[in-house]
Amino acid sequence: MKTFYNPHHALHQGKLEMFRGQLVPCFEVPDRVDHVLAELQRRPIGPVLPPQTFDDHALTRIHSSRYLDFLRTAWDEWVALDAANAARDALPSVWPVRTLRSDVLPANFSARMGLFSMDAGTPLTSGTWAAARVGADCALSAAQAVVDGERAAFVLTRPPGHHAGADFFGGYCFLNNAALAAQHLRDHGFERVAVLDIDYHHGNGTQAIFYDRPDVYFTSIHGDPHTEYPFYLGYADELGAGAGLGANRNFPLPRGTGFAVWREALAQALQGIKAFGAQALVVSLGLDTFEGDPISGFTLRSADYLQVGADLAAAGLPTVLVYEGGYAVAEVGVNAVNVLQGFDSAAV
Ligand code: OKP
Ligand code: ZN
Repeated sequence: MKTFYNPHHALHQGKLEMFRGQLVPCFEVPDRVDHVLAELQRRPIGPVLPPQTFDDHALTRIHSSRYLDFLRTAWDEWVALDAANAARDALPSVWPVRTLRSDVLPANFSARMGLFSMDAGTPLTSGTWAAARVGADCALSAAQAVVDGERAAFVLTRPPGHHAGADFFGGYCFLNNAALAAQHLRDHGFERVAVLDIDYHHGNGTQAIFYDRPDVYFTSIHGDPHTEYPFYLGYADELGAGAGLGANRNFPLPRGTGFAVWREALAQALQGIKAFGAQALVVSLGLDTFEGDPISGFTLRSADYLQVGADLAAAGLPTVLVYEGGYAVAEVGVNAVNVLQGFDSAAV
């Protein structure tokens, strides 16, 4: 299958994230993509291509204009506060929780950082917008390839996307690549689209974006949010709302879950996608379900990812696979390409 690779991903390079009361080095590093690219060159599964350029209209199908305006200018505003800020990343520290207003757009930069974010673990850097914007182009390019008749396409980019909502960043994510791909498929002939999120962390942003829509089914297998990030969404009783009721399904699993149980959840998620009548599939492909992942709690092994790819292909749908998490940097290339190879070997 074709890979759409973001050549500018390393422009986003966070230094520190807030973790248990301390600033610690970021887990979400450029090596995560570099290792997948290197493995794709060792074990070619198809061409690695730069993205086409899409205009901002495609972004406004998913994200609010005031959020996009904020992201575009945030770094310059951060540096305008204090020239010394050029040497440090921006992190939010105050949020409009319940009883506070999120309809007013404050002039204060810190206040806007909080309005448009969900955690202090997601540094905004000088190159964040440039990297995320080209990542969105990669997602749209992969969706367009599927529109043009490809069986599947892979989006190789970072920062990831599935925690980003219509108007907020968080969980290392800024633009929701999977949602952009799903919407592009909807806008180009696919009437019913499914998003399957197999990252270790619940894709709260993607779920929220499509929660009240009957045309995009969202289903996710992830660490139980009672104990795992993003904590405040991803429970089994979230079934969709309004016209979207029945088009959302979550499979939270306990820390320590291994491949046999995980794969049974995958079978159920794919069954839901089939019952929905999806015509195309977007996979939020996190590799942080791996046993060696430093911030996650499932125990999948490298060889299991070949089977994951084969199971995804067996759904028989035109498929966009979007790279999300995966922090065991030394193994993430093998694990990601195992999914793609497993998919290609089983795809008809
Ligand atoms: C992103 B993806 C906050 C620490 C929480 C966030 C994990 C984000 C995972 N200070 N870490 O789903 O792989
Ligand atoms: Zn994750």
